[in-house]
Amino acid sequence: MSEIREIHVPDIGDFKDLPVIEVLVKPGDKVAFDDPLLTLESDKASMDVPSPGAGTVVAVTIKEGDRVSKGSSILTMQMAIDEAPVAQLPVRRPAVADPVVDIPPQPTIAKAPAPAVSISGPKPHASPSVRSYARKLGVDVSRAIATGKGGRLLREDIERFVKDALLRLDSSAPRADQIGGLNLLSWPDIDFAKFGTVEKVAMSRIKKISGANLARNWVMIPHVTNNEEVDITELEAFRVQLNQEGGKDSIKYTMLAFLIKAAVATLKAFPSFNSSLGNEDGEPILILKQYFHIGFAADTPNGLVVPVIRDADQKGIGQIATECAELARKARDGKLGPADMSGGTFTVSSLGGIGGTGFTPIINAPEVAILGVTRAQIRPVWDGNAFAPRLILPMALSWDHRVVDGAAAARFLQHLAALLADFRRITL
Ligand code: CAO
Repeated sequence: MSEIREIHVPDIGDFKDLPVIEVLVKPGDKVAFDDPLLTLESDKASMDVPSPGAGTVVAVTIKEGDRVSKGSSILTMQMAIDEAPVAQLPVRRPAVADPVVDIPPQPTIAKAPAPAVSISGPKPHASPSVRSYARKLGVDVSRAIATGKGGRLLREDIERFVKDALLRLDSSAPRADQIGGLNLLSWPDIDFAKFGTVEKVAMSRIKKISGANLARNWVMIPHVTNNEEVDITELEAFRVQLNQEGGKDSIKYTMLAFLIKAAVATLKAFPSFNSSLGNEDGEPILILKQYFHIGFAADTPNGLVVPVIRDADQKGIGQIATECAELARKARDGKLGPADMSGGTFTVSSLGGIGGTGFTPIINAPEVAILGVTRAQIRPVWDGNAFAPRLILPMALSWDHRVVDGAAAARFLQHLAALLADFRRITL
């Protein structure tokens, strides 16, 4: 015997009007007790609403973007009469949530023990179909690295986990600590608490994902970094003048937007810097891209992200500046979607607003080069007769030595510097 029951949002603590960022089930889906039904997001963390019982989804009454509070109707479910929903099953925070967020109090549960709400070893965030796929392959979901939106485990994450496990089993394949036959020492496992008080803080999802990518890129790409200094006195004066003129659109012209525009012009002149390494029939090839999607590094409270300005070659500096500001805001609010961060062909990393005299940017693979800039400073420059105060911008270009070489990189930087020193050249 079964009947259709309406499922509601359980007690979510002090939160109200939370946006639904993902609906994880659709009519016809079979769900088990505790399977996540939808994900809500507060300004601090995202959380799953788990199913209070087993059954089949009949109709979903909310959609992404809707706002819900305790008691809002979510869906109707065909449930066995003896599968009466467990009242007030608490929401569950994904594995990647900010560790300092307060967890809503766990209400008393009449029928079954509530799923654990814990910081140290929480269950990962995954839809019922991904969980069942993982079960089929014998994958322990808590060991796979989630790369989906809001810390969600994707089917691809399960596949990557299986692939990696198979690779490790293959004794002929290099282990992670033996890449390239380096036969490195394993990472020291030290109990730091022996030496003094410590605090353990969970890594944000962004840090976990970007850390893994940066480590791979640093180890697998033969990086070289060339440095250059460019006199941007005239460009900065022009930028300041544009901003003082204002105008109805009140665009804030930023140095980053000029750098992106100049980088595009330079990439057009040096196409191999706008490429990726590929493989066809077992032979390495170079994939030259005819489009110019430029990523820029954005620092956020949760870590580094790289939103992408699409078709930057077809956009004016005002539009690039506006889009950068919008994307940087989205990045800080944790609202960037995968489409905002994919397809980049070259990256600009500007630390100019913060400081520094130089750094080595890590290539954002599968791109083959990245430009880093630090703080421009007034310096005395000999003009042939006297020292003149000039604004000098330090630039660093890291490039993949499998694709380009030092001479090409030096020419690339020279070209870029010439454009920045006299921006009229961009029209040539
Ligand atoms: N030299 C000197 N000053 C600079 C400068 C430079 N190269 N670039 C920017 N500035 C100044 C601007 O003039 C502005 O000053 P005012 O506030 O007085 O007008 C201020 O810095 C802020 O500049 P901005 O509004 O143009 O912003 P930005 O380009 O500095 O920053 C962004 C935008 C998204 C790049 C930045 O927020 C950011 O996230 N930077 C960090 C990137 C990063 O982490 N890179 C490292 C990656 S490797 O870990």
